[in-house]
Amino acid sequence: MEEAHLNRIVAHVDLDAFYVQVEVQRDPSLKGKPAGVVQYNPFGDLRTIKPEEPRIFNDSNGSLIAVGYEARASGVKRSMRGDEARKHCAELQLIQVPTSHGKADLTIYRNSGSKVVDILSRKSICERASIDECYIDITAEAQRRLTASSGQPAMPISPRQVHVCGQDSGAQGWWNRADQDWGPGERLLACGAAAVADLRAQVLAELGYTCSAGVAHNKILAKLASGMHKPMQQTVVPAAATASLLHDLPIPKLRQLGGKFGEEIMSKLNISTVGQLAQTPISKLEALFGDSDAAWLHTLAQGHDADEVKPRTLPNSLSCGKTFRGAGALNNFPDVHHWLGQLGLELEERIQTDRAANKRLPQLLTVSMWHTVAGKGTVDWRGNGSSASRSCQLRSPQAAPIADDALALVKKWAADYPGWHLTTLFLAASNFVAAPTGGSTLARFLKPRSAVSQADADEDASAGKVEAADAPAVPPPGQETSKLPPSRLLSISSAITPSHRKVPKRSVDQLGLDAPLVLDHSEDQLDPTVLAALPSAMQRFEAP
Ligand code: DCP
Repeated sequence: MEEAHLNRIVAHVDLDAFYVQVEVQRDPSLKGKPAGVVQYNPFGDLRTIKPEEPRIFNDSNGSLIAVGYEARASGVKRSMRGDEARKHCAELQLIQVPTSHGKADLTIYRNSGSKVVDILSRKSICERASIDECYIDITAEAQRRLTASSGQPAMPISPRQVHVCGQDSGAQGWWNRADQDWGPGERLLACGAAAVADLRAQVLAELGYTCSAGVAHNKILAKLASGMHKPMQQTVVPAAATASLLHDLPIPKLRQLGGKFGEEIMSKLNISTVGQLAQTPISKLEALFGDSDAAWLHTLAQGHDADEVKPRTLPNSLSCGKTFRGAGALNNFPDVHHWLGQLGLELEERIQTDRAANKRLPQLLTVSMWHTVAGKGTVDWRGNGSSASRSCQLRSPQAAPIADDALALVKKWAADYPGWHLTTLFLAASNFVAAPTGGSTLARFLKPRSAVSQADADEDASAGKVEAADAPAVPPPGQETSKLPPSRLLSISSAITPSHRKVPKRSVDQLGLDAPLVLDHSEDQLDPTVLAALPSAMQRFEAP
């Protein structure tokens, strides 16, 4: 690794059994008990259950979406159904997710995740990556500590929770080395790791949540390491350990190679590990994938990743979705309209909450659909099925116009797909601009754009000009955005999850790809904040 890359310290922080921790915090009687969070019963009577209502249903046969570590010790696993899980652990406590608008309501988890981000942001640049994970750039704090350390980085406060890749004698051995044994960048890394341990302790002290982390010189390695030791632990990746860490790593495990491009690499080169990719001559990569992809792949396989942690604690989009399983797939417009109305209600609430908290308003409405065509089997979330997205101006942040405009987009799309069945509907609001201030401004926002007077427009523009400058041109309601390039060439949000194919940054910005414009995506192409709002089965790329 070049020395310049060693001057940066990045961590990936991931909450442990997150939904379960949130539930235990809300109901301390669950503390120490084996517990899991189950999805609502999609075939039952889906009444609204508020977070504060009793939600422990120990006889539930719902699917587990989060499993606490006490229950994992008894063999309970995510995706098990309640009946099977109880065979492993008779005393298992099952908490059902709150529901509203005919679907799961993730608000309590989302808000808890935000509180964690607030704490992490005190000492780092923080980029929220999903409902329970974020990347932090802790370089400045690490440098401050290094300067104060007189060359001997202090041990993390909880050394037994800290692991160092390639270091058999544990963290103590790595920290307590003789002067001459420290390699380039390692002292800074050690100081960063101690800072991350402090932040984790702070999260525990203030919120009661445990989290795990990976600490490295870049995002890819930090992400790889964060899951190595869980719960309540962290793993440090010195540059010297990178090659052995990647040597046997399956290619799809690398953050950007989890999708179709990873599969293409494995099949075209007849290889399966990152180590093999690293050994592939660059000339061969160039012949198969073109010069720029080859260069990028080559550096990626060596464990380099120049992607910066972007300061972003707010999501780029607000979104919600619902899956319609099997015979429940939607195949007529009244049903689609009904569900767009339900999703619209959730979106409306979230837009209003977000506006109050963050003084911003979205401009773009996107409806995404996963669909089958009659007689052609079911959608496979891995990409064998079909998906489509259509966007238009968000003319009003209210459920009814949202549902109407989204329906217009769906109808336009459906004209080309006779026999369509929708297995998922997903709404997103994105492309935020600063919310106008003043008494009449909400009313003004509610007017169609074309109806805004020049005076109004000028005032709004002054409030939101910075963000607006980066926003793509927004088509009027009901009129879809121009066709995007093929998914292989686009990143849903380069700001969070770079595409496996690097598009020049400018073109990504110009396309406004912060919006969840989903075409034929693969796992690593989805904006994690968008992903986090998807129905749970889709979040994990399982068939609904
Ligand atoms: N989640 C979900 N559906 C899934 C997987 C996860 O709704 N199929 C939710 C519940 C999880 C949360 O997302 O608590 C975070 O997912 P993680 O993959 O980070 O898993 P956990 O935090 O539950 O556990 P771990 O400690 O293994 O990270």
